[in-house]
Amino acid sequence: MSSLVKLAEVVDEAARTASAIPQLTDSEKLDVNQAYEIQALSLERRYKRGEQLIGVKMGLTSRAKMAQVGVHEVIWGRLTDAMRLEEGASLSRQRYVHPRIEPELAFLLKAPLSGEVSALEAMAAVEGIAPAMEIIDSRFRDFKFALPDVVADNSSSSGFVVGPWSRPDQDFRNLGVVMEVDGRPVQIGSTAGILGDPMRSLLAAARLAGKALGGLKAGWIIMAGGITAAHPLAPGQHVRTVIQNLGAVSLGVKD
Ligand code: OOG
Ligand code: MG
Repeated sequence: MSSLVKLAEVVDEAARTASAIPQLTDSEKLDVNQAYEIQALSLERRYKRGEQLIGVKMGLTSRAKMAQVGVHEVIWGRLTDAMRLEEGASLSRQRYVHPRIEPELAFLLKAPLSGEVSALEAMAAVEGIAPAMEIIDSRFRDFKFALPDVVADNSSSSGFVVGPWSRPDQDFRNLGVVMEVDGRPVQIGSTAGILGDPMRSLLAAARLAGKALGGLKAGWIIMAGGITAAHPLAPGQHVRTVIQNLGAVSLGVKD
């Protein structure tokens, strides 16, 4: 078997050069713990290139997403400053293999969170909530993967954009969500699609990622996971997500 360090280099290079690779599990026997180790090692390479860890993304927290990719387990990945896109910015399609976009809800933390925490404790650590979108770009050919593959590949994360922050002291358990491409709705859902209540995703982040990272930190952004299935991105598109009561977030695609 290849070393985890070698496999981390493979996924990191695939991401860095936007080249599709075969699934790791085609040739390696990997369990989920080893996959998270590969993710950690591949992110170490990015930190060495100057990127900084600024949060965590949760994945497969909705049935729509699980059904789309055929993996039925909640996963998480690391967000770096280089992955963040400015609200309204245009991303370059060429920098990705086969990017998709999905509507999400983001949390901003004002206090650390770690381990088994109650919803009340978690709420006390939240500074704000915002409409957001994640760019996912599996480095695996045809966007096909098994659980250890996607985890090793930083849970497909490759970019994210966050809209205006709102105070979290409001009921955000069942807010309507519309994602539009060029003004046409392509996905419709509710924040309830995220584990029945997006707060559950934050609790999972504290439990799973918090454990691995020595806690979620104040100032971090936690992406709660795709609310609907993801939509493929093509040059020239303008994508906008509106979440009821929270406002809109948008992104363009160039090249
Ligand atoms: C896996 C990542 C899932 C989400 O929000 O559910 C994810 C993928 O769809 O490639 O980011
Ligand atoms: Mg996502």
